Amino acid sequence: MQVGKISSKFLVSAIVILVVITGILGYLNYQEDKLPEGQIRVKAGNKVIGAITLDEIKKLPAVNKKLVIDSTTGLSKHKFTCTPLLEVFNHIDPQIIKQYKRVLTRGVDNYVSGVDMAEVLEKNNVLLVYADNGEPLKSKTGPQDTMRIVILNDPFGQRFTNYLVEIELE
Ligand SMILES: Nc1nc2c(c(=O)[nH]1)N[C@H]1C(S)=C(S)[C@@H](COP(=O)(O)O)O[C@H]1N2
Ligand SMILES: [Mo]
Repeated sequence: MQVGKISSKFLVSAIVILVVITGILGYLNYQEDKLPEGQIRVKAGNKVIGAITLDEIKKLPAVNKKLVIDSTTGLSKHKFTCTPLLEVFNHIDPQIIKQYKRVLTRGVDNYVSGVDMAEVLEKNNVLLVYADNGEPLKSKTGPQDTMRIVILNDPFGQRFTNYLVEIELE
């Protein structure tokens, strides 16, 4: 009887330990699949063709924009610091704006929206924002700062990809 009790206790502990280990490994794997905020990976199809960090983006020409956004939480007032997405593309590779027609923007939560390259070429339309009221944008996943896309010609915020981590060109 004694032996049976010990072995069933052992069995239960072994199962608990295995479940915990599986959970931890699954979580680590899930974190690894996530791209880090504070930098943007640029892909063309499945191929990575470039990357840029927030520190590099801060050195590009900056624009300040006051904007009221009408979104799910109601109206919100902003004083954004940004750089045109066009400047970002030209910094990575000036051929980008000639070679691709469509720009898909992906957030760390896998939210995807898109703009046409023609919109990116318009003056004062598609902006990459990294500060609001002089404060860095807060990340969704960690302590680092983050970025978002804002489109001045859109009255609502649906296409404004928050927590931008990846751009895919088509
Ligand atoms: N990464 C990410 N960006 C997103 C969304 C989202 O769910 N995830 N929602 C979009 C929608 S539908 C709206 S209305 C606005 C909301 O902007 P807000 O988060 O500044 O209110 O963000 C857009 N960008
Ligand atoms: Mo929305």
